[in-house]
Amino acid sequence: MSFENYAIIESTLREGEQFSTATFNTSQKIEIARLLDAFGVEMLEMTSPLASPQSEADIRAIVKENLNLKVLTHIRCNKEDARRALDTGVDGVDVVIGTSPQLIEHSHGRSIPEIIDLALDVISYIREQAPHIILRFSTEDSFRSREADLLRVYLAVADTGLVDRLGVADTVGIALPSQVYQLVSQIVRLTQLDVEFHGHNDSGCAIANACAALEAGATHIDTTVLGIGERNGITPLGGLIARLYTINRAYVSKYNLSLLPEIDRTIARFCNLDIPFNNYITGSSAFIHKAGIHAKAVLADPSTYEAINPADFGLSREISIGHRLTGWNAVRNRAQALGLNIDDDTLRAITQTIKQQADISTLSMQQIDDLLMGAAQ
Ligand code: HCA
Ligand code: CU
Repeated sequence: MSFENYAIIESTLREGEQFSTATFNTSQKIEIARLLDAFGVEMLEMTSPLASPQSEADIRAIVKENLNLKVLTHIRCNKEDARRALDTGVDGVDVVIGTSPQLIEHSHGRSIPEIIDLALDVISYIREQAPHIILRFSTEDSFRSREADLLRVYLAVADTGLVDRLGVADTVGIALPSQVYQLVSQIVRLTQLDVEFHGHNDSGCAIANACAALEAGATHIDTTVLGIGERNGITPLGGLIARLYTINRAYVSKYNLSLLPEIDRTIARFCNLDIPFNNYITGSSAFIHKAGIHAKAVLADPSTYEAINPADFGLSREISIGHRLTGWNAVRNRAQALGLNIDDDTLRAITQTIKQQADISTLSMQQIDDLLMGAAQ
């Protein structure tokens, strides 16, 4: 298990740029990179310099920022891409090539032995040119690849002793946590190298799969802010943080958690999105308690119904009062917050009034406050 010792590879500026409404300009990229650096992510992955002239210039601009995080770029497995990547001055290069029958047939047309030859050639070239660069080799569509093919490729690459990290990618978002656990454990055991997991969310397992990868010994997890990426994206940064926090808060204490709301808001704004109401930590309903029984317990001790303390993220909880499920503890708490001295019988009566009125339509906080202030006079 590597919960105590893992790194986030934040790919909002690579995978995230592949999201339908994402096209970040240079100043937006710099703002995102600075925020993620202040949050404390260890690595930032950027679009290949071959994508467009601006993409190349933007890598150079981020490298110049001299941030604490390592700047990586993501390239196809060929020497020309590698040469262009090295030329930008990045700290690391992420090389990827498809190994599934689908990608072999429809993407690059190379057989497994040809993939191995090419991979070794490209990796040796990068290492020769840049002995100290962080070098990762990844197979695309790992979970639809034949296991024997995958292991052959990984072992050949690992045997060179030239790469720092191997990557496993659930490119079409179909892996189960048990499959991720099994494959990652096997790679860790056979190669002893650092392992990165990149998981798409097409069938809703991206966070669970990232967690399974860490349980199996993966050392690096790819995320994007809000989970943006191709189709419906990959493991969201905030979702991974929520997942790890609820296992043990210490697993995320290295990050500046109170920056998460600003990070999510910034990407939502740049992509013309709303933060989903049910988003991990920063969704509008993430810390709203409604039913009377919940409100009572949360008012006594928030941990009764909160696995995550909103204050750790600079947020606060809300007790919803003006609805038919309300309870008198929530009403009393509101009266106290307003500094009103109302006896319990009256508070219970007000609670019944709220329930009756809310059967017709929910009450605003102002309407509740009016009822309470009326009773206090
Ligand atoms: C891509 C595919 C990729 C690569 C992941 C990786 C995927 O868009 O190039 O390099 O590990 O999901 O397979 O994002
Ligand atoms: Cu991807």
